[in-house]
Amino acid sequence: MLRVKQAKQIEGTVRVPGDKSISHRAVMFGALANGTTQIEGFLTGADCLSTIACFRKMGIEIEQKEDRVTVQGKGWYGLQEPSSYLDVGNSGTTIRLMSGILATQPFHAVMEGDESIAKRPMRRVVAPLRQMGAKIDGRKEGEYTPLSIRGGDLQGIEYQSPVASAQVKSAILLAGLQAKGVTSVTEPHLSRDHTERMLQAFGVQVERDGCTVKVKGGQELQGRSIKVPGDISSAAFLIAAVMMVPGSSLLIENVGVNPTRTGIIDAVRQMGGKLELVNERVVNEEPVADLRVTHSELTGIELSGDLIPRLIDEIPVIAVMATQATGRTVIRDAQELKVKETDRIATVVSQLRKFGANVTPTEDGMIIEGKTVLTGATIDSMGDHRIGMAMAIAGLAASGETVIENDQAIDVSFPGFAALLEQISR
Ligand code: SPQ
Repeated sequence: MLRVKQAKQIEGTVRVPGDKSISHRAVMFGALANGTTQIEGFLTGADCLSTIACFRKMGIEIEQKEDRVTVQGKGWYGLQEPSSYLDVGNSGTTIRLMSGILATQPFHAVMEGDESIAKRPMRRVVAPLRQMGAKIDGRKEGEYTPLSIRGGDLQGIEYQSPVASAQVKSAILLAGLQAKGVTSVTEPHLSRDHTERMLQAFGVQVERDGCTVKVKGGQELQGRSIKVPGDISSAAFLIAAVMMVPGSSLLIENVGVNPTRTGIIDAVRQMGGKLELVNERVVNEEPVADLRVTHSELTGIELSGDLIPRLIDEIPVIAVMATQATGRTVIRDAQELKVKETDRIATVVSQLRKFGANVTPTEDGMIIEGKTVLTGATIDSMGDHRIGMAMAIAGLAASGETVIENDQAIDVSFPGFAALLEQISR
Protein backbone atom coordinates (compact mmCIF):
# COMPACT_ATOMS: atom_id res chain seq x y z
CA MET A 1 0.00 0.00 0.00
CA LEU A 2 1.24 3.47 -0.83
CA ARG A 3 0.26 6.27 1.58
CA VAL A 4 0.28 9.85 0.33
CA LYS A 5 -0.27 12.95 2.49
CA GLN A 6 -1.44 16.35 1.34
CA ALA A 7 1.71 18.28 0.31
CA LYS A 8 2.51 21.89 1.24
CA GLN A 9 5.02 22.20 -1.58
CA ILE A 10 6.79 20.17 -4.28
CA GLU A 11 10.40 21.14 -4.92
CA GLY A 12 13.73 19.89 -6.17
CA THR A 13 15.88 18.76 -9.10
CA VAL A 14 15.14 15.20 -10.19
CA ARG A 15 15.46 12.60 -12.94
CA VAL A 16 12.85 10.05 -13.96
CA PRO A 17 13.58 6.45 -15.06
CA GLY A 18 14.32 5.61 -18.70
CA ASP A 19 11.70 5.77 -21.43
CA LYS A 20 9.68 2.57 -21.54
CA SER A 21 8.98 2.59 -25.29
CA ILE A 22 12.64 3.21 -26.14
CA SER A 23 13.93 0.63 -23.60
CA HIS A 24 11.77 -2.16 -25.09
CA ARG A 25 12.87 -1.34 -28.61
CA ALA A 26 16.56 -1.13 -27.69
CA VAL A 27 16.49 -4.71 -26.36
CA MET A 28 14.44 -6.08 -29.26
CA PHE A 29 16.47 -4.42 -32.00
CA GLY A 30 19.71 -5.26 -30.21
CA ALA A 31 18.69 -8.94 -30.15
CA LEU A 32 17.96 -8.89 -33.90
CA ALA A 33 21.08 -6.92 -34.85
CA ASN A 34 24.48 -8.24 -35.83
CA GLY A 35 26.93 -7.61 -32.98
CA THR A 36 26.71 -6.07 -29.53
CA THR A 37 24.26 -3.39 -28.41
CA GLN A 38 24.98 -1.45 -25.23
CA ILE A 39 22.11 0.33 -23.52
CA GLU A 40 22.46 3.03 -20.87
CA GLY A 41 19.53 4.48 -18.93
CA PHE A 42 17.42 1.34 -19.49
CA LEU A 43 14.09 1.27 -17.63
CA THR A 44 14.23 -1.53 -15.07
CA GLY A 45 10.42 -1.57 -14.75
CA ALA A 46 8.60 -4.91 -14.90
CA ASP A 47 7.45 -4.44 -18.53
CA CYS A 48 10.96 -4.02 -19.96
CA LEU A 49 12.26 -6.89 -17.81
CA SER A 50 9.56 -9.07 -19.45
CA THR A 51 11.02 -8.15 -22.85
CA ILE A 52 14.51 -9.15 -21.69
CA ALA A 53 13.21 -12.48 -20.32
CA CYS A 54 11.44 -13.30 -23.61
CA PHE A 55 14.60 -12.76 -25.69
CA ARG A 56 16.72 -14.75 -23.25
CA LYS A 57 14.25 -17.60 -23.73
CA MET A 58 14.98 -17.40 -27.46
CA GLY A 59 18.70 -17.86 -26.86
CA ILE A 60 19.90 -14.24 -26.74
CA GLU A 61 22.56 -13.44 -24.19
CA ILE A 62 21.56 -10.31 -22.28
CA GLU A 63 23.46 -8.92 -19.31
CA GLN A 64 21.61 -6.42 -17.13
CA LYS A 65 23.19 -4.46 -14.26
CA GLU A 66 20.75 -1.83 -13.04
CA ASP A 67 20.14 0.53 -15.96
CA ARG A 68 23.02 -0.83 -18.08
CA VAL A 69 22.21 -3.63 -20.48
CA THR A 70 24.38 -5.47 -22.99
CA VAL A 71 22.66 -7.47 -25.71
CA GLN A 72 24.69 -9.94 -27.80
CA GLY A 73 22.77 -9.78 -31.09
CA LYS A 74 22.95 -12.79 -33.38
CA GLY A 75 21.35 -11.27 -36.47
CA TRP A 76 17.69 -11.48 -37.51
CA TYR A 77 17.62 -15.27 -37.75
CA GLY A 78 19.73 -15.91 -34.64
CA LEU A 79 16.67 -16.42 -32.43
CA GLN A 80 15.93 -19.99 -31.30
CA GLU A 81 12.54 -21.65 -31.00
CA PRO A 82 11.52 -21.22 -27.32
CA SER A 83 10.93 -24.49 -25.45
CA SER A 84 8.02 -23.07 -23.44
CA TYR A 85 5.68 -20.11 -23.68
CA LEU A 86 6.98 -16.52 -23.68
CA ASP A 87 5.62 -14.54 -20.72
CA VAL A 88 4.97 -10.89 -21.62
CA GLY A 89 3.66 -10.03 -18.13
CA ASN A 90 1.60 -6.83 -18.24
CA SER A 91 3.24 -5.45 -21.37
CA GLY A 92 1.20 -4.64 -24.47
CA THR A 93 4.31 -3.31 -26.22
CA THR A 94 6.16 -6.61 -25.69
CA ILE A 95 3.42 -8.85 -27.09
CA ARG A 96 2.49 -6.64 -30.04
CA LEU A 97 6.01 -5.82 -31.23
CA MET A 98 7.15 -9.41 -30.68
CA SER A 99 4.20 -10.59 -32.80
CA GLY A 100 5.77 -8.72 -35.71
CA ILE A 101 9.19 -10.22 -35.01
CA LEU A 102 7.91 -13.78 -34.50
CA ALA A 103 5.89 -13.50 -37.72
CA THR A 104 9.24 -13.55 -39.56
CA GLN A 105 10.74 -16.52 -37.71
CA PRO A 106 10.70 -20.08 -39.12
CA PHE A 107 9.59 -21.62 -35.79
CA HIS A 108 6.65 -21.92 -33.43
CA ALA A 109 6.19 -19.71 -30.35
CA VAL A 110 3.39 -19.01 -27.89
CA MET A 111 2.99 -15.72 -26.02
CA GLU A 112 0.92 -15.17 -22.93
CA GLY A 113 0.69 -12.51 -20.21
CA ASP A 114 -1.24 -11.52 -17.10
CA GLU A 115 -5.00 -11.01 -16.56
CA SER A 116 -4.90 -7.54 -18.08
CA ILE A 117 -3.07 -8.70 -21.23
CA ALA A 118 -5.67 -11.49 -21.60
CA LYS A 119 -8.36 -8.80 -22.10
CA ARG A 120 -6.47 -6.55 -24.54
CA PRO A 121 -7.24 -6.72 -28.28
CA MET A 122 -4.65 -8.50 -30.41
CA ARG A 123 -6.47 -8.77 -33.74
CA ARG A 124 -5.20 -5.28 -34.58
CA VAL A 125 -1.75 -6.87 -35.08
CA VAL A 126 -2.85 -10.44 -35.86
CA ALA A 127 -4.99 -9.46 -38.89
CA PRO A 128 -2.30 -7.54 -40.84
CA LEU A 129 0.38 -10.13 -39.96
CA ARG A 130 -1.90 -12.89 -41.25
CA GLN A 131 -2.37 -10.87 -44.44
CA MET A 132 1.41 -10.89 -44.81
CA GLY A 133 1.40 -14.70 -44.53
CA ALA A 134 2.07 -15.48 -40.85
CA LYS A 135 0.15 -18.31 -39.19
CA ILE A 136 -1.24 -16.90 -35.96
CA ASP A 137 -3.99 -18.11 -33.69
CA GLY A 138 -5.42 -17.18 -30.32
CA ARG A 139 -8.68 -17.21 -28.37
CA LYS A 140 -11.70 -15.73 -30.22
CA GLU A 141 -10.07 -16.18 -33.62
CA GLY A 142 -6.86 -14.44 -32.66
CA GLU A 143 -8.34 -11.52 -30.71
CA TYR A 144 -7.01 -12.67 -27.33
CA THR A 145 -4.02 -14.42 -25.75
CA PRO A 146 -2.45 -16.89 -25.71
CA LEU A 147 -1.15 -16.13 -29.20
CA SER A 148 0.48 -18.95 -31.09
CA ILE A 149 2.68 -17.94 -34.03
CA ARG A 150 4.45 -19.85 -36.78
CA GLY A 151 6.14 -17.34 -39.02
CA GLY A 152 8.22 -17.07 -42.17
CA ASP A 153 7.73 -16.50 -45.90
CA LEU A 154 6.02 -13.10 -45.65
CA GLN A 155 4.80 -10.80 -48.40
CA GLY A 156 4.89 -6.98 -48.02
CA ILE A 157 1.53 -5.19 -47.71
CA GLU A 158 0.14 -1.66 -47.89
CA TYR A 159 -1.73 -1.37 -44.63
CA GLN A 160 -4.25 1.34 -43.70
CA SER A 161 -4.46 1.13 -39.93
CA PRO A 162 -7.86 2.02 -38.46
CA VAL A 163 -6.13 3.20 -35.24
CA ALA A 164 -3.20 5.52 -34.53
CA SER A 165 -1.10 2.93 -32.69
CA ALA A 166 2.67 2.71 -32.50
CA GLN A 167 2.37 -0.94 -31.51
CA VAL A 168 0.40 -1.82 -34.65
CA LYS A 169 2.68 0.27 -36.87
CA SER A 170 5.83 -1.24 -35.30
CA ALA A 171 4.64 -4.86 -35.55
CA ILE A 172 3.93 -4.49 -39.27
CA LEU A 173 7.17 -2.61 -40.02
CA LEU A 174 9.25 -5.22 -38.16
CA ALA A 175 7.57 -8.03 -40.12
CA GLY A 176 8.06 -5.95 -43.28
CA LEU A 177 11.83 -5.92 -42.76
CA GLN A 178 11.87 -9.64 -43.63
CA ALA A 179 8.97 -9.69 -46.13
CA LYS A 180 9.19 -9.73 -49.93
CA GLY A 181 8.93 -6.26 -51.47
CA VAL A 182 7.89 -3.08 -49.70
CA THR A 183 5.65 -2.81 -46.63
CA SER A 184 3.85 0.41 -45.79
CA VAL A 185 1.64 1.47 -42.89
CA THR A 186 -0.64 4.49 -42.95
CA GLU A 187 -2.32 5.64 -39.75
CA PRO A 188 -5.12 8.17 -39.17
CA HIS A 189 -2.92 10.35 -36.91
CA LEU A 190 0.79 10.09 -36.28
CA SER A 191 1.60 7.79 -33.33
CA ARG A 192 4.94 7.76 -31.47
CA ASP A 193 7.81 7.20 -33.92
CA HIS A 194 10.53 5.61 -31.74
CA THR A 195 10.58 2.48 -33.92
CA GLU A 196 11.28 4.48 -37.08
CA ARG A 197 13.99 6.56 -35.40
CA MET A 198 15.69 3.60 -33.73
CA LEU A 199 15.58 1.40 -36.83
CA GLN A 200 17.44 4.17 -38.65
CA ALA A 201 19.96 4.31 -35.81
CA PHE A 202 20.51 0.54 -36.33
CA GLY A 203 21.21 1.18 -40.03
CA VAL A 204 17.80 0.46 -41.59
CA GLN A 205 16.31 2.63 -44.34
CA VAL A 206 12.87 3.93 -43.40
CA GLU A 207 10.83 6.28 -45.57
CA ARG A 208 8.21 8.57 -44.09
CA ASP A 209 5.60 10.66 -45.88
CA GLY A 210 3.03 12.27 -43.57
CA CYS A 211 1.26 9.47 -41.70
CA THR A 212 2.73 6.75 -44.01
CA VAL A 213 5.91 4.82 -43.19
CA LYS A 214 7.60 2.38 -45.62
CA VAL A 215 10.36 -0.20 -45.32
CA LYS A 216 11.92 -2.55 -47.88
CA GLY A 217 12.29 -6.22 -47.00
CA GLY A 218 15.67 -7.90 -46.53
CA GLN A 219 17.38 -5.24 -44.40
CA GLU A 220 19.78 -6.06 -41.58
CA LEU A 221 20.40 -4.27 -38.29
CA GLN A 222 23.84 -3.36 -36.92
CA GLY A 223 24.42 -3.38 -33.14
CA ARG A 224 25.23 -0.01 -31.52
CA SER A 225 25.12 1.89 -28.26
CA ILE A 226 21.90 3.55 -27.12
CA LYS A 227 21.35 6.18 -24.41
CA VAL A 228 17.75 6.07 -23.22
CA PRO A 229 16.35 9.45 -22.09
CA GLY A 230 13.97 9.82 -19.12
CA ASP A 231 10.36 8.92 -19.86
CA ILE A 232 8.10 11.94 -20.47
CA SER A 233 5.14 9.74 -19.49
CA SER A 234 6.74 9.37 -16.03
CA ALA A 235 7.74 13.06 -15.90
CA ALA A 236 4.04 13.85 -16.52
CA PHE A 237 3.18 12.76 -12.96
CA LEU A 238 5.74 15.18 -11.53
CA ILE A 239 4.59 18.01 -13.81
CA ALA A 240 1.05 17.42 -12.54
CA ALA A 241 2.26 17.35 -8.93
CA VAL A 242 3.74 20.85 -9.38
CA MET A 243 0.50 22.14 -10.92
CA MET A 244 -1.60 20.60 -8.11
CA VAL A 245 0.31 22.12 -5.17
CA PRO A 246 0.61 25.96 -4.91
CA GLY A 247 4.11 27.40 -4.51
CA SER A 248 5.80 24.38 -6.16
CA SER A 249 8.56 24.13 -8.76
CA LEU A 250 10.75 21.34 -10.15
CA LEU A 251 13.59 20.86 -12.57
CA ILE A 252 13.21 17.47 -14.27
CA GLU A 253 16.46 16.65 -16.05
CA ASN A 254 17.11 14.54 -19.14
CA VAL A 255 13.55 13.97 -20.42
CA GLY A 256 12.79 12.66 -23.92
CA VAL A 257 10.87 15.36 -25.83
CA ASN A 258 10.13 13.54 -29.08
CA PRO A 259 7.33 15.62 -30.69
CA THR A 260 5.12 12.52 -30.99
CA ARG A 261 5.15 12.32 -27.16
CA THR A 262 5.00 15.97 -26.02
CA GLY A 263 1.23 16.42 -26.04
CA ILE A 264 1.42 16.72 -22.24
CA ILE A 265 3.64 19.82 -22.58
CA ASP A 266 1.22 21.40 -25.07
CA ALA A 267 -1.78 20.58 -22.87
CA VAL A 268 -0.22 21.96 -19.68
CA ARG A 269 0.79 25.16 -21.46
CA GLN A 270 -2.69 25.53 -22.98
CA MET A 271 -4.13 25.20 -19.48
CA GLY A 272 -1.92 28.12 -18.42
CA GLY A 273 0.89 26.09 -16.81
CA LYS A 274 4.44 27.45 -16.87
CA LEU A 275 6.78 24.85 -18.36
CA GLU A 276 10.11 25.66 -20.01
CA LEU A 277 12.42 23.40 -22.01
CA VAL A 278 16.08 24.09 -21.21
CA ASN A 279 19.33 22.53 -22.38
CA GLU A 280 17.70 21.05 -25.52
CA ARG A 281 19.84 18.47 -27.34
CA VAL A 282 19.59 15.35 -29.53
CA VAL A 283 20.77 11.98 -28.20
CA ASN A 284 20.64 8.93 -30.51
CA GLU A 285 18.12 10.46 -32.94
CA GLU A 286 15.82 11.44 -30.02
CA PRO A 287 15.32 15.04 -28.79
CA VAL A 288 16.02 15.48 -25.06
CA ALA A 289 15.66 18.47 -22.68
CA ASP A 290 15.42 19.47 -19.03
CA LEU A 291 11.96 20.62 -17.97
CA ARG A 292 11.58 23.61 -15.63
CA VAL A 293 8.07 23.46 -14.22
CA THR A 294 6.48 26.17 -12.06
CA HIS A 295 3.12 26.02 -10.30
CA SER A 296 0.44 28.03 -12.13
CA GLU A 297 -3.31 28.54 -11.87
CA LEU A 298 -4.84 26.31 -14.55
CA THR A 299 -7.93 26.72 -16.74
CA GLY A 300 -9.97 23.89 -18.29
CA ILE A 301 -9.40 23.09 -22.00
CA GLU A 302 -10.61 20.75 -24.76
CA LEU A 303 -8.35 17.92 -25.90
CA SER A 304 -9.10 16.04 -29.12
CA GLY A 305 -7.92 14.95 -32.60
CA ASP A 306 -4.20 14.77 -33.46
CA LEU A 307 -3.21 15.70 -29.92
CA ILE A 308 -4.68 12.52 -28.40
CA PRO A 309 -2.05 9.98 -29.61
CA ARG A 310 0.62 12.46 -28.42
CA LEU A 311 -0.63 12.25 -24.82
CA ILE A 312 -2.73 9.09 -24.66
CA ASP A 313 -0.88 7.60 -21.65
CA GLU A 314 -0.98 10.94 -19.80
CA ILE A 315 -4.78 11.31 -19.87
CA PRO A 316 -5.31 9.79 -16.38
CA VAL A 317 -3.02 12.39 -14.80
CA ILE A 318 -4.37 15.19 -17.02
CA ALA A 319 -7.83 14.34 -15.64
CA VAL A 320 -6.39 14.65 -12.13
CA MET A 321 -4.91 18.11 -12.96
CA ALA A 322 -8.21 19.18 -14.49
CA THR A 323 -9.92 18.79 -11.10
CA GLN A 324 -7.81 21.76 -9.98
CA ALA A 325 -8.31 23.84 -13.15
CA THR A 326 -10.99 26.51 -13.28
CA GLY A 327 -13.86 25.56 -15.60
CA ARG A 328 -14.54 22.53 -17.78
CA THR A 329 -12.01 20.15 -19.35
CA VAL A 330 -13.35 17.98 -22.17
CA ILE A 331 -11.40 14.96 -23.50
CA ARG A 332 -12.65 13.57 -26.84
CA ASP A 333 -11.46 11.07 -29.49
CA ALA A 334 -9.77 8.98 -26.79
CA GLN A 335 -11.69 5.70 -27.11
CA GLU A 336 -8.31 3.89 -27.22
CA LEU A 337 -8.22 4.45 -23.44
CA LYS A 338 -10.72 1.61 -23.12
CA VAL A 339 -8.20 -0.99 -24.30
CA LYS A 340 -5.19 -0.09 -22.15
CA GLU A 341 -4.07 -1.96 -18.99
CA THR A 342 -7.59 -1.16 -17.72
CA ASP A 343 -10.49 0.67 -19.33
CA ARG A 344 -8.92 4.00 -18.39
CA ILE A 345 -12.12 5.98 -18.93
CA ALA A 346 -13.95 3.82 -16.38
CA THR A 347 -11.06 3.50 -13.90
CA VAL A 348 -10.17 7.22 -13.92
CA VAL A 349 -13.81 8.14 -13.32
CA SER A 350 -14.45 5.56 -10.59
CA GLN A 351 -11.25 6.32 -8.66
CA LEU A 352 -11.30 10.12 -9.07
CA ARG A 353 -14.89 10.26 -7.81
CA LYS A 354 -13.69 8.77 -4.51
CA PHE A 355 -11.86 12.08 -3.88
CA GLY A 356 -15.08 14.01 -4.55
CA ALA A 357 -14.08 15.08 -8.09
CA ASN A 358 -16.77 16.04 -10.59
CA VAL A 359 -15.99 13.79 -13.58
CA THR A 360 -18.35 12.27 -16.14
CA PRO A 361 -17.44 9.48 -18.58
CA THR A 362 -18.33 9.82 -22.27
CA GLU A 363 -18.11 7.34 -25.16
CA ASP A 364 -14.68 8.60 -26.22
CA GLY A 365 -13.31 10.39 -23.18
CA MET A 366 -14.55 12.32 -20.17
CA ILE A 367 -15.61 15.73 -18.87
CA ILE A 368 -14.09 17.18 -15.70
CA GLU A 369 -15.55 20.23 -13.93
CA GLY A 370 -13.11 22.23 -11.80
CA LYS A 371 -12.07 23.37 -9.36
CA THR A 372 -13.14 20.86 -6.74
CA VAL A 373 -11.91 20.37 -3.23
CA LEU A 374 -10.42 16.85 -3.02
CA THR A 375 -10.69 14.72 0.10
CA GLY A 376 -8.18 11.92 0.83
CA ALA A 377 -9.52 8.48 -0.08
CA THR A 378 -8.67 4.78 -0.37
CA ILE A 379 -7.97 4.07 -4.02
CA ASP A 380 -7.41 0.89 -6.01
CA SER A 381 -4.84 1.01 -8.83
CA MET A 382 -6.89 -1.83 -10.38
CA GLY A 383 -3.52 -3.29 -11.42
CA ASP A 384 -2.87 -0.31 -13.74
CA HIS A 385 0.39 1.56 -13.10
CA ARG A 386 -0.83 4.83 -14.59
CA ILE A 387 -4.02 4.79 -12.49
CA GLY A 388 -2.03 4.11 -9.30
CA MET A 389 0.36 7.00 -9.98
CA ALA A 390 -2.30 9.46 -11.19
CA MET A 391 -4.30 8.88 -8.00
CA ALA A 392 -1.20 9.29 -5.83
CA ILE A 393 -0.77 12.73 -7.44
CA ALA A 394 -4.40 13.56 -6.65
CA GLY A 395 -3.54 12.57 -3.06
CA LEU A 396 -0.92 15.37 -2.90
CA ALA A 397 -3.71 17.95 -3.28
CA ALA A 398 -6.36 16.10 -1.23
CA SER A 399 -6.96 16.83 2.43
CA GLY A 400 -5.71 14.21 4.91
CA GLU A 401 -4.27 10.90 3.75
CA THR A 402 -4.75 8.90 0.56
CA VAL A 403 -4.05 5.17 0.40
CA ILE A 404 -3.25 3.50 -2.93
CA GLU A 405 -3.98 -0.22 -2.83
CA ASN A 406 -2.34 -2.57 -5.33
CA ASP A 407 0.51 -0.09 -5.66
CA GLN A 408 2.93 -2.80 -6.86
CA ALA A 409 1.52 -2.14 -10.37
CA ILE A 410 3.54 1.11 -10.38
CA ASP A 411 6.75 -0.92 -10.86
CA VAL A 412 5.64 -1.67 -14.43
CA SER A 413 6.93 1.72 -15.60
CA PHE A 414 8.21 3.76 -12.63
CA PRO A 415 10.31 1.87 -10.10
CA GLY A 416 11.16 4.23 -7.23
CA PHE A 417 8.04 6.37 -7.71
CA ALA A 418 7.05 6.42 -4.01
CA ALA A 419 10.57 7.33 -2.85
CA LEU A 420 10.84 10.11 -5.44
CA LEU A 421 7.47 11.53 -4.39
CA GLU A 422 8.60 11.60 -0.80
CA GLN A 423 11.89 13.24 -1.78
CA ILE A 424 10.16 16.18 -3.53
CA SER A 425 7.21 16.65 -1.13
CA ARG A 426 7.37 19.12 1.76
O1 SPQ B 1 2.93 -1.48 -23.36
P1 SPQ B 1 1.56 -1.09 -22.91
O2 SPQ B 1 1.08 -2.00 -21.84
O3 SPQ B 1 0.58 -0.99 -24.05
O4 SPQ B 1 1.70 0.37 -22.24
C1 SPQ B 1 1.08 1.66 -22.46
C2 SPQ B 1 1.31 2.46 -21.11
O5 SPQ B 1 0.41 3.12 -20.57
O6 SPQ B 1 2.44 2.40 -20.64
C3 SPQ B 1 -0.40 1.62 -22.83
F1 SPQ B 1 -1.17 1.08 -22.01
O7 SPQ B 1 1.80 2.44 -23.44
C4 SPQ B 1 1.78 2.19 -24.86
C5 SPQ B 1 1.11 3.36 -25.57
O8 SPQ B 1 -0.19 3.59 -25.11
C6 SPQ B 1 3.20 2.04 -25.31
C7 SPQ B 1 3.38 2.18 -26.79
C8 SPQ B 1 4.66 1.80 -27.41
O9 SPQ B 1 5.70 1.71 -26.73
O10 SPQ B 1 4.66 1.58 -28.64
C9 SPQ B 1 2.40 2.73 -27.59
C10 SPQ B 1 1.07 3.15 -27.08
O11 SPQ B 1 0.12 2.13 -27.37
P2 SPQ B 1 -0.62 2.01 -28.81
O12 SPQ B 1 -1.68 0.96 -28.56
O13 SPQ B 1 -1.22 3.34 -29.07
O14 SPQ B 1 0.35 1.59 -29.81
